[in-house]
Amino acid sequence: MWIMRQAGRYLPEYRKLRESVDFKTATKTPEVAARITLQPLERFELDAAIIFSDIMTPLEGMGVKLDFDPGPVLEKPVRSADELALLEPEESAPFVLEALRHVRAELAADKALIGFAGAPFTLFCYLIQGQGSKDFMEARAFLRAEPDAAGRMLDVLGTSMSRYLTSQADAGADVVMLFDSWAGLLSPDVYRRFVLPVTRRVVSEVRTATRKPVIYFANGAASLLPDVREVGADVVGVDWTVPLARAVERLGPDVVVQGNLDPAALFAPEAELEQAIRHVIRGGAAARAHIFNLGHGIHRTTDPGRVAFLVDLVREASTTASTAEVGR
Ligand code: 1CP
Repeated sequence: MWIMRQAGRYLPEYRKLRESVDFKTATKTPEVAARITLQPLERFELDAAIIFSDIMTPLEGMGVKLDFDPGPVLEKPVRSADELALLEPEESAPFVLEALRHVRAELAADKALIGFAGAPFTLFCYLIQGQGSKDFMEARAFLRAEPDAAGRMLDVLGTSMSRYLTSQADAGADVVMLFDSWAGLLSPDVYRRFVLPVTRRVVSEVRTATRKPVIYFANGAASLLPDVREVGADVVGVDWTVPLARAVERLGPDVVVQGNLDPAALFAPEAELEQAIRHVIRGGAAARAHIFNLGHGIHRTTDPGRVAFLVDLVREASTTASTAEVGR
């Protein structure tokens, strides 16, 4: 088990460190990024560390000017593939690779290190829109209005992220993850036409080059699960809006699932939180394997005490997961 956004603002030690260093500097200073990456593992018995960085971080090295406030804000939107320099990861984000080497050297051998990148479509959303949005209307309109230009941008992003994830694996990541945070905004036909082919290519290139497992998380994609399955990832991340057992039915028994406790459940009274956690564990039992996680990032106002409760309960329940009590 691990927790999406496990290194971040709900942890007092992260907030303390951030008093003296801004977000961008933290991601670009390998020693600092490594320290932040390890913070949650010093507190909780998690099985994996995820490198402290951002999906937009490698794009800066590709020529995109941006700041974080707190989400990414671009100096100006990027609307063509020509504006994106296709660099080697050693040139576009060498500090991330360095941070991974630091963490792998410090991390216990039985803990996994997760590298990650933004999936092509989610990066495309921020590039076209220039910042976060509820519906990324401009990005979705661009797909329809300029399908060729959009396709070329997605392809460049795919090539770039495929190289980036491969370098992360070479630098010590044991598993790599693609975050498609905005895939759920798309209808299945648009997803299949623009997003599925490039995403499938990234997954297959990375797996062929690294022989390491790839996790694909498409947020809000309950209605896209059959299409998401075709991406071919080893592990499919599932958000909290679909019962995990139903997601497993739709994905098939061969898929490893990751998820999917509602991050808001961490604000429920303990007894209810416990029920919700056990429901997720039961839901994952039919899958080939289940990596317990939240259904999306942990909220910054979450009480770390609740996270400790969650981690302890999942540990205890998984050691008895094959018994009738928490089995099916
Ligand atoms: O002030 C701060 O602390 C900055 C907040 C913050 C943090 C802690 C941002 C800005 N990024 C991060 C780190 C981060 N981003 C991680 C760290 C590793 C971990 O999980 O512990 C990861 C995996 C990401 C990935 C990321 N960034 C995603 C994909 C995952 C998701 O949550 O859907 C997305 C969409 C972003 C963009 C982004 N960066 C930051 C924010 C606040 C956002 C969201 C902006 C928006 O609302 O659109």
